[in-house]
Amino acid sequence: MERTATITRKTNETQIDVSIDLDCTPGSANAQIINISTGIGFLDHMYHALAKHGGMSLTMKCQGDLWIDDHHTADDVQDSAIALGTAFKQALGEIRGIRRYGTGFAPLDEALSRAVIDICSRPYCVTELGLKREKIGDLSTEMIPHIFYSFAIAAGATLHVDVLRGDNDHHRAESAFKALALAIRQAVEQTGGNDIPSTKGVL
Ligand SMILES: [Mn+2]
Repeated sequence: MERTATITRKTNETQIDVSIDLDCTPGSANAQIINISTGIGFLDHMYHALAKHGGMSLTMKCQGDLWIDDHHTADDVQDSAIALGTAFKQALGEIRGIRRYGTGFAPLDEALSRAVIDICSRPYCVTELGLKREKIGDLSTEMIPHIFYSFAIAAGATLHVDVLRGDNDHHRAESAFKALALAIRQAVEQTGGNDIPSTKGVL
């Protein structure tokens, strides 16, 4: 069965369209297609890394006045993460026959991050990113924890992301997204069974 979803999230000023396919690891029958245009270059870069290393196809389009001038609000960035998490959850469907837990470590030069995810319908998010700059490119760094938080809540996942070391904030942030990608890829991997991965029998 395909694990895909297409959703539209409409807010007052913007519209976000997201299409996702969870089964596009290299070598699979599905070609990996990534096309992201949020209006914020660094955010596109992060979502691109997330999709690429998460083995997903991802199309994300954000339309609206706020995206084409300089006044990106925090809400827009958060909405993009909510839309992504919502599409992810929908594509996954019932939590059955997957590993459920995933751990990812990703270095980028001097930076190293760890992400641990539990796809469990108990949304929670803890991040320790230690970002010092005000902005990376045109993304306010204070939004990055909110992106992880919004994704986790919308996806129904418990998520812990820690940047373990690193001097350069671009590297710290990018390694964090890549670590999340690797954690997701492991957690959504199909076991070949059809069980619900919980002692409670429900997730
Ligand atoms: Mn980069």
